[in-house]
Amino acid sequence: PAFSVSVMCMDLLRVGEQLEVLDRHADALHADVMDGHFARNIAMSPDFVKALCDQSALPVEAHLMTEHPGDWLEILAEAGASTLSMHAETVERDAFRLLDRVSGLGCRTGIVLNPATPLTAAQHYLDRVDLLTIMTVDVGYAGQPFIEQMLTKIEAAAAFKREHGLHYQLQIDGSCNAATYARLVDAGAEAFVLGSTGLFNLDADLERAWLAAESAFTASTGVERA
Ligand code: S6P
Ligand code: MG
Repeated sequence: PAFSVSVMCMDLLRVGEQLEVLDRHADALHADVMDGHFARNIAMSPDFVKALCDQSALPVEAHLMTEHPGDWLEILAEAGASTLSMHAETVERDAFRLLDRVSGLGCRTGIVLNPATPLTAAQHYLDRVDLLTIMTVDVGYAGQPFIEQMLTKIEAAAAFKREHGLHYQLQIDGSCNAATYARLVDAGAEAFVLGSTGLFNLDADLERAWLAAESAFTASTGVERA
């Protein structure tokens, strides 16, 4: 499995020291970019993403919860983000053009599906997607309850990938933790966004929290982290 850490859930006054710990353990950083319109919250400016990219050796994924994702692609790529994830609900009218722009910037293409959005909304362009993220909570906030019905969508996304020989990495965002890992892995999830429930709430000390997160994953899935 791959573990990407939700930056929004970090202690924002201790980001520097927390990054030192995460750099040793995590596979990537997940930066939630919200414009107050698409998601009912505001978070993570491009300047902040740039500061993260400058400071950390980890690849940074920008999760664009904004109404016009096209407005932010160049500035986030320049900031150093290596994956640009856009919501299917926001790319409907120019999905192919936007995905081409992301590739043209040298970034990995990402598509995210809200809980209420079916997989079929993205089926025509999934062959161009490097990272497919399925939201298991509504967007906007950390610490929300897991939406059980998403498991069938994850299964469908894993099956679609197999049947069509596609290459996207299947990631889950929202409430990835000891209570959900086993069901997520069974459904076919390959990558997990660790936020408050899966990491930061486990221990005030981030190093210990990381070890607790890894053992929780292994205990519930039987899968060792590579
Ligand atoms: C939600 C956002 C997520 C959260 C993450 C928090 O709008 O896209 O990336 O930061 O879900 O994790 P948790 O364990 O608190 O749900
Ligand atoms: Mg996110």
